[in-house]
Amino acid sequence: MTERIVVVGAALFDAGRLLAARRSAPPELAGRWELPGGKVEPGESPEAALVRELREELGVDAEAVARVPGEWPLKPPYVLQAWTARLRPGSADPKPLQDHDELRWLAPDEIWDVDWLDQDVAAVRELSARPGGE
Ligand code: 9L3
Ligand code: MG
Repeated sequence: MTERIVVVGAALFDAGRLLAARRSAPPELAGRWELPGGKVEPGESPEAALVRELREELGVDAEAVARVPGEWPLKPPYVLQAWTARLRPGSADPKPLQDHDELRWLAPDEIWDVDWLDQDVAAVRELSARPGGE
């Protein structure tokens, strides 16, 4: 049987705001918002996958900060884990380079203004239960 495969989602914070990314693909997910990220590759740590995915998808130089407690099932064999993350000094600003067509920095009172993917709702809820969120 295939092991479960972890998909990492990055709760990227900057100046107290959370980055949300609107998916442009695949069609069934297009228009919904997510914590950007993707699949951990064989032999790769989740933190390294997060840094790689944010570089590929957003063109930023980021680092993982802390694991958000919990794990949420996606389409088998995938499960979603989330990490808080921040931009490293000198990083470019995020741009939607692939898989996204819009980005938003959400202030704490705007967290629920976007239509998050179902599994991301659970992750964001966990995140917003933590004071400071970062
Ligand atoms: N997924 C859900 N929430 C997220 C991420 C990054 C991914 N925050 C789901 C969407 C896809 C699968 O995981 O079905 C793999 O993600 P990707 O590699 O297409 O980003
Ligand atoms: Mg992705």
